[in-house]
Amino acid sequence: MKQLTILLSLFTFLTFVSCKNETKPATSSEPTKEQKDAQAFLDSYTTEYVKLYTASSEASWLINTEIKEGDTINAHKSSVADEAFAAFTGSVANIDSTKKYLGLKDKLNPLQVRQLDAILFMAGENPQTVAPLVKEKIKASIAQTEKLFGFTFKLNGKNVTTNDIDDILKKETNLQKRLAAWESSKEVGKGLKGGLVNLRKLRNETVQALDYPDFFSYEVSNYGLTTADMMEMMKRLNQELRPLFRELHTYARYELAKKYGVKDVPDYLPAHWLPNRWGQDWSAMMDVKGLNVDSVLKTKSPEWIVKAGESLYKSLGYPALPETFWLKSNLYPYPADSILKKNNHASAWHMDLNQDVRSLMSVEPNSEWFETSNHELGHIYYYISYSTPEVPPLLREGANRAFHEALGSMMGMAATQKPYLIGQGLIPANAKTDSIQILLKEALNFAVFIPFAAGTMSEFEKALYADNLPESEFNNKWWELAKKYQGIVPPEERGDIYCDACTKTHINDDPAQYYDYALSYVILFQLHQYIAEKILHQPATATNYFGHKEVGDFLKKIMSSGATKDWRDVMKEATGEDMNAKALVRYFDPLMSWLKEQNKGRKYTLPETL
Ligand code: X8Z
Ligand code: ZN
Repeated sequence: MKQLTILLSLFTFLTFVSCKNETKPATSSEPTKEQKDAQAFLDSYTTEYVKLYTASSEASWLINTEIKEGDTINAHKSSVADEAFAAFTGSVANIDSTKKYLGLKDKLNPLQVRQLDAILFMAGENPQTVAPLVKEKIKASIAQTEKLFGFTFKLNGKNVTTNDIDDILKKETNLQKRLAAWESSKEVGKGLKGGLVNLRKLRNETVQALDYPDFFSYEVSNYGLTTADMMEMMKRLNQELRPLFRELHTYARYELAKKYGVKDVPDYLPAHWLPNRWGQDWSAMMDVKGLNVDSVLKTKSPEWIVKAGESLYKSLGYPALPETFWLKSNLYPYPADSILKKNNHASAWHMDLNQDVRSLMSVEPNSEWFETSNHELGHIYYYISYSTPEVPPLLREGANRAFHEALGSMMGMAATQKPYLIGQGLIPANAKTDSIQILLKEALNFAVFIPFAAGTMSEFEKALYADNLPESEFNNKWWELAKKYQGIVPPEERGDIYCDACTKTHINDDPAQYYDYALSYVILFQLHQYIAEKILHQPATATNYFGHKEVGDFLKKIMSSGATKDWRDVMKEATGEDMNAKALVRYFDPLMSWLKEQNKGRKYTLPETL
């Protein structure tokens, strides 16, 4: 009953905040004078915008794929391109014109208003009234990226890649070795702290010039929400998942203690016990008998992993990836001692807001990269789907940022479900599996992620930007939040010379947006449940999307509208519902009683409420 109340209040809350961008549609088919003038402005803005955006993407691509110690050319070129982009998007003339046309919004058509809103939002990051600050910010963020990804990780005196570290954290049972790998992964943070302090100041001060309270609020405003609204939504989401997470946390403490031969079960999970550098995904702590995807995937090549993703999308009716995707993407890791380094985190790029789509990954044949590869292709097919004459370049984005993250993650999840794997010949048709074990592994991935995304990450960045967290508190705050939300503690006391938050890519180069991922899981489960029940008529926990063009049609409808519609309407049109976490909670419902049974007599250490 309590849960129902929370669910309903999230529901009402989301409905309540849906008040952005409500403009009256123009009634006559002949454009009015105001519409013609606005269109002339939008057309000329768009031409220049696409040109500068493309140049900036090209230079940024090099910064992320060709990092070489001592080289300053790439950074310089990237600054020049980004400065030109900033000078245009933040120009006083463009801001004034946009505001002028928005003053006439009742006379314009909805698509025009949405584009003007997008222009004004982009201006917020680069106001030329504070041009020197914007320039400094551009240089500082390029330097931060180079530092983060130019870092050489060392383990026992040898160079290692982040993939090597991740492998150890997934498989090693010797706690000393695990600790060494975990500590090695956190070394990079020390050198990034000063950069983050400086970037916090620059990010805040630039958006403040256009009257946003702080950078966090600026990024949140993209949803038409205030920081208070967003944090309230995160709190409710965390609370809804809390009963399940509390069971998972108790279960993991006892199971991992057993696995590592530790007699005294710790009250909180030591960070180096978990199979992920940030404890955001615990699924690798167990194998499901009969459904060990990793043991199949390790016999495949990295190329096979990406191609398998493409083949799933194609089977739904999406086109083959363009030739240039294969030619220009950077999909596989560099060796540990390569002089050239690259961004080791996965991303998808829409280089020219048209057909030049690329992905940057470090794919190895394992289940994590299999899922990630499907995730990135979700972005790529989103780009392709809305790069049409119907969607103006300024609106070639997701319905919101969370939608963009959701669709690929959903495909990633669907592609690890048993019927799909059987269909692909990856496991035998008669494989015997335990459905609770399967659900448990999925919960250790998807449910465990929520306290990290909606709790630790979002709360940390809110404190950083909106509450001006003192520099001396960065590491304390990070671990205070990790303990509260994720039930994780550092292996030992970590002084403030470390910046463990800085080891997370997004803190540096995708700032103040991590709630996107929390929301993307809410959306993912809503859409997946709809697909399973209403389109495929299969149980949500055991689907096979492959070959179902109806699923493709459903997804293409969402993707092809880009950002031309309000995200609340997109969700409503697709599923008949407002955005809510019911599907996510319901998916894991059958697991609750099993976990409670396993945890009988065990000590629970997490408070029930946050
Ligand atoms: O960063 C990502 C994507 C970026 S396109 C790979 N994800 C989050 C993360 O790795 O922290 C996907 C889910 C969570
Ligand atoms: Zn993504």
